[in-house]
Amino acid sequence: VDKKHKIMKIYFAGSITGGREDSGIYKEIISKLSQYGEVLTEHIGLSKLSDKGETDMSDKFIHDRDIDWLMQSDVIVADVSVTSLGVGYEIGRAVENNKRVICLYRKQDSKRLSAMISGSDKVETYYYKSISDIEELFAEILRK
Ligand code: 6K6
Repeated sequence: VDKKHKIMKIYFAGSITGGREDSGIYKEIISKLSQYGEVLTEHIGLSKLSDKGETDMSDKFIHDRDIDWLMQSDVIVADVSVTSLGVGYEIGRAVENNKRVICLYRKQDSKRLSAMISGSDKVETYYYKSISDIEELFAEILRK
C-alpha cells in the first residue's frame, strides 16, 4: 500500500508594489507549481492585481494573512527578478523560521541580484531565462 504523504503547501512570492511587469511570468510559475502542491498565494499572478494592490483590504489584514500563510507553508518559492521590499521581507521571515526557500532570478543585463539573496547559504538561488527552464528546474528539485 502506498504511504500517503500530505500535499505540499507552497508560498509563492512575487513583486506587487515593487512593480507588476512580470505578472505574466508569475502566473506561469504558479501554474507549474500547482503540479507539486497547493499554492496559497495564487493572487500574485493575477493581472488585475496592480501595483496598487488589493485595495479593499487593510494593510494589517494583508500582512497578517500573508505571514500566517508563510508560516503554514512547507516551501517558499520567490521570483526575485523584480526588486521588491515585501518579497525580501518574506524571504527573511521564512529563513528565520527554517523554511526551505527557493529563489528564481531572470538575469537582466544592467542589474545584479542583491548579495543578501545570492550570498545566503540558507537560500537556494537559481537563474532562469524562460519558463521552460523553470519547468525543468522544478522537476529536478521538487517532488510530486
Ligand atoms: C496593499 C497596499 C499596497 O499594496 C498592497 C498590496 N496588496 C497585497 N496583497 C497580497 N499580498 C501582498 C500585497 N502587498 C504585498 N504583498 C506580499 O508581499 C505578497 O505576498 C508578495 O509576495 C509581496 C510583494 O511585496 P511588495 O513590496 O512588492 O508589495
